[in-house]
Amino acid sequence: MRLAAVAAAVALAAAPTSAALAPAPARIQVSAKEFFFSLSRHKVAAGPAIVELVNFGEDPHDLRLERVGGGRVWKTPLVYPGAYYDLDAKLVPGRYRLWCSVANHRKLGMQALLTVVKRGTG
Ligand SMILES: [Cu+2]
Repeated sequence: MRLAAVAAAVALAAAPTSAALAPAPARIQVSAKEFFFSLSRHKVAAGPAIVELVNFGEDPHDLRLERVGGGRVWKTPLVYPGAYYDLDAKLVPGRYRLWCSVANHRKLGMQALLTVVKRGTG
């Protein structure tokens, strides 16, 4: 997956200027451990985003992402200790809830909030 991303980035860099005008995806890293989520940032600009779940814990975890007020729920598969998963999402302005859907992990504290602002206002 990482190799494919690098290949895509190289292809983009070599593409004509029109492709270069597409916004670069925002990146948010979510560190998972028993039992909390730690976000690399709490505010990003709207548009394409790569939300990376990294499991620093001892149990498998996953990531669910949903805009407050409803809508699509973005999901990662189960991520095992020491592994990571890059979720490609497209975010519109608003507040988003992130949580782990494994067992009762959300209740135990594996949840967080992310604010998405209009591009150019963050
Ligand atoms: Cu979990």
